[in-house]
Amino acid sequence: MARVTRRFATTGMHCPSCSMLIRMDLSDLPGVSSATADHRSSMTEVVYDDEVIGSAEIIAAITRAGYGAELVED
Ligand SMILES: [Cu+2]
Repeated sequence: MARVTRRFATTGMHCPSCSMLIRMDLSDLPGVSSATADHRSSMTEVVYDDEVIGSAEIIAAITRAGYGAELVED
C-alpha cells in the first residue's frame, strides 16, 4: 500500500461539468481513493495507490474523457 497524491495539469476544462466528468471517471478507476478537478486552475489532484495504478493510466483516463493531462513534478 503506497498512497500518493499527485497533481496533473489538465487542459480543455471549461466549466464545472468538465471537472465533474473528470472527477467521476477517475473515481471509477481501481486504486484511486479520491480525485478533484478545478477548471479555473486547470488542475486535477488525485490520491491513489501507486502499487495498483500509475500516473500514465490516470493521464490515459483523462485523455479518454477528452482532455489533456500532464503530471506536475513537485
Ligand atoms: Cu465544461
